[in-house]
Amino acid sequence: MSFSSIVILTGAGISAESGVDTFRDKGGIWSKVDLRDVATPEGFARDPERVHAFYNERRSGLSSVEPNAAHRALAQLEAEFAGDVLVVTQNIDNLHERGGSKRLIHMHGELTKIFCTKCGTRREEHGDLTTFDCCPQCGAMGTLRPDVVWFGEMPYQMDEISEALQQCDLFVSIGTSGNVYPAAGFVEEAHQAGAHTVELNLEASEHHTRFAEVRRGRATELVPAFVE
Ligand code: BV8
Repeated sequence: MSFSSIVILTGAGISAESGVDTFRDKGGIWSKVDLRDVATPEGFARDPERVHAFYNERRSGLSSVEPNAAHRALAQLEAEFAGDVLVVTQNIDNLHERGGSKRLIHMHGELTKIFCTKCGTRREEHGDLTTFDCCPQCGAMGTLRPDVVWFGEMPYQMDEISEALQQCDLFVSIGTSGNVYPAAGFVEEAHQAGAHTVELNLEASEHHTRFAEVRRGRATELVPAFVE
């Protein structure tokens, strides 16, 4: 099979071997903290310091992890493939860009970005955030939040993603359990558009039966082999 346009969806599993925790594996993030407390607007309104602490810890963890062979293989594919490659990640870590990917959409936002809920100004943030921080643009205090898409919030760049899914002839899902929508529905959109669909994952995901091809294993083995 030869392809001209590839959309790649990634989830926490692609960063697992870099040492970044996944969410729903044994001992995953959601087994230690209730997502309603830390990954919803309601949780943030209820206890913003708790939410800041949750993201501060994950943001500070970025300095001690590196991209792995899977991230680098996707960057190599983008650099060498004659057609179009788009990586759509559910992850909020920065390992794809540090691994060399350029055509990248963070549909759930980014740990290293924050925005002011009063004036909307966005900026990079690599340190800790607290409710006492003031927006450098409008001066308001306690209005800064992680630029991360919480449950019940609209993921980013959905129009670009849908457009790419309609155009692609290969859709590859890597390291995601297929639990969260709208990302979990992308395989259907790609299939409807006539794309070949592949799942590269450690275990069978919630929706593995929707894929034309499934390969089981660790991302650092499967992805470089797939890209070859
Ligand atoms: C939306 C950022 C609508 C935060 C995340 C009620 C109200 C509102 C919405 C809903 C509702 N009920 C349902 C919904 C929809 C909801 C949803 O899907 N809920 C689920 C739980 C049922 N979705 C939403 O709310 C979305 N928004 O619907 O908006 C709307 C419409 C119009 C206007 C306004 C709004 C927003 C969802 C985004 C939430 N934010 N992340 C953060 O990171 O802190 S989602 C969360 O799950 C994670 O962050 C991650 O991004 C996402 C997916 O998880 P995975 O990446 O798949 O990770 P997981 O651990 O689950 O799986 C890892 C996989 O890797 C496993 O399969 C494992 O086997 C594999 N693996 C492990 N190691 C390896 C490996 N594979 C290979 N190699 C390895 N080494």
